[in-house]
Amino acid sequence: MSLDDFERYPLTFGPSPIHQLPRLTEHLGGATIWAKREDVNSGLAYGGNKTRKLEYIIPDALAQGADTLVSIGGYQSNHTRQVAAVAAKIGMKAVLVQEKWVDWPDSVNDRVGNILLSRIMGAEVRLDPAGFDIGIRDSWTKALEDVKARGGKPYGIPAGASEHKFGGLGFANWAYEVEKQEQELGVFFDTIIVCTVTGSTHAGMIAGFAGQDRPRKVIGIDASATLEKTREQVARIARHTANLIGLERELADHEIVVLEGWAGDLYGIPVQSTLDAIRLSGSLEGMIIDPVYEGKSMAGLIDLVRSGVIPQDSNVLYAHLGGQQALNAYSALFTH
Ligand code: 5PA
Repeated sequence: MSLDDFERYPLTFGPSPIHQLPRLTEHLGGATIWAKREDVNSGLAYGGNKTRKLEYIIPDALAQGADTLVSIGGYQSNHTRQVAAVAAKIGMKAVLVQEKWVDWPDSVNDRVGNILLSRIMGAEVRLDPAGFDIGIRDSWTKALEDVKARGGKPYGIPAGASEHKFGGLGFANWAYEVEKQEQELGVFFDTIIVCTVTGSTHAGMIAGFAGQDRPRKVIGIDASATLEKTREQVARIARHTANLIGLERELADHEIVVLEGWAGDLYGIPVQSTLDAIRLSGSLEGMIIDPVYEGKSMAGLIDLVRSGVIPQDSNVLYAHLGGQQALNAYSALFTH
């Protein structure tokens, strides 16, 4: 088996762009920094990392004759917004369980940004008071049953599309895409920085890169603040995905790197380093990142480059996974 044996339903524009971040590079005074932009990978409700994962999941939903995609996330989930967009695009319904993953005081947290877009696209949005957890939830199982009870054919997509048998394939493909783009650009990215929470983005990358000739470091920056769960989930999904795409060796533990230090104490709550990273990439590069995910992985990149942990002669590829829509629920942080 190889990745090519899996059907891919095109939802993206094609390979996502890679470009240099020269002013950020100069400012930090270390390794050369580049970005690969999943935030502009699709015309479907601004795209993002889940749109890529869904390219390998939708063929299975179609094959099963489903008519409703059922998924789950926080109020400001980017994932559920992308599920809503894909459902609209392919003519299915979407039922979205939106849990109170973040105890965030913004009075329009359940109205603006991602959740607003999901409602516009016709999804059935179910608010649920449950807190953050990346595992399988009762509310999601119940939503699946409800769809069945009213005569529909549900297709379940777990949080972040991670605990799905094909959840890692989209980013295994990303790794192949990077290798092709490197040839065009004449550069080799020895270090990849990626934000990790439910795990299949990072896990897919690990599996995809593991089959390539030149080794590189794929560094996951935890934004879940439940590090052990995320690390375990990344390892499990990476090994499963490697198996699916025919990697002929076992992944070693040292290939699975999830670093802590930038998540703060709680998922979804930015800390000072997150806000500094958001302002820095905005003011130096016009590149907008969010306070839940990318702001935290960028904070990690900044520290690792500044401190020389990532060496000066490295080419670092920052995976920008999207998610700016949530900024609307965090406006109070930027009023002065
Ligand atoms: C998300 C996830 P993984 O969940 O695959 O580890 O990806 C982390 C991640 N960056 C990184 C952005 C912008 C993301 O949206 N978001 C989740 C969501 O519900 O939106 C799955 C948690």
